Amino acid sequence: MPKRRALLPLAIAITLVALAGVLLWRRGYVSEEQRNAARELRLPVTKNLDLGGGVTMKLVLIPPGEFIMGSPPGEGGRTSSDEGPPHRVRITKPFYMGASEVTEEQYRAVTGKTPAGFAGASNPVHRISWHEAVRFCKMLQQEAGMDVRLPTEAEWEYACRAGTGTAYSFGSDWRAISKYAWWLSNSEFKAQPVMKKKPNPWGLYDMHGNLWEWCLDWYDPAYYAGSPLEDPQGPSSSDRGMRVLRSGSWHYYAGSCRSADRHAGNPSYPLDYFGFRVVASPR
Ligand SMILES: [Ca+2]
Repeated sequence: MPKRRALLPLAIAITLVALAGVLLWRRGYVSEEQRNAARELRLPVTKNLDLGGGVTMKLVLIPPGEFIMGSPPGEGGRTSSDEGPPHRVRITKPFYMGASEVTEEQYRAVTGKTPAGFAGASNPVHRISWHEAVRFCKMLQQEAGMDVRLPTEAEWEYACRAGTGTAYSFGSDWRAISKYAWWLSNSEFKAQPVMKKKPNPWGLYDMHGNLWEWCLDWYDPAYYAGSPLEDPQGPSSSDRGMRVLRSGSWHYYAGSCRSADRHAGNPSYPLDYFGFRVVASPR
């Protein structure tokens, strides 16, 4: 009997820890900063869009704020001057961002089409052109009742950094990357199902690696020298007609998966390592 009495507090403690775990799992990974912003703005901190057929898309609230966009010349892994100069950027309005890259089942639910190179329901939709990604956003807009589009390059980096100023949202040491990203050394040379690695501090998955992600902006390597402070929308055109991609991907080195790394692609070319995620704002 005395033994049983001694076990009781332990049983209660285990139950409490388990309950806390379930609660955390149900609420998902979002920061205190996002919860505070949600309270102030009277908006839900996460949204689950119903795409029909039991398919949903999770969005997380990105609070407005300021950050330093770009990287200094000495940052480890930086190979191009297009990431400089580092400059202050202000994101003036809250928005929602997809917690993951758009998956193949989400793409199928919204467009009614099975994407080329289908690899599995929870795999990110790849081999997709910028134009197809934009079309998807327009179609989703009708179902979501919100303005849905690709993120601007500034919104993408702001959300990726999630308040951090280091090369990656998990710090400056690339050797921790496999906990957060699918990249050249751990991807088995293909895109992997979404949300299997750790999220960034704002609950966004695969912001480092897995697939490169299309942004709204035209690509201009010199744009940062004259970027406006508030809500930069990118240049009005691109010399070579290229659009921005961010995030690094499954067949790139860790340095290409840094928060500040920039990439450009022909908007008509769907490649195996190009995908996207959406942003949405209330109307
Ligand atoms: Ca990615």
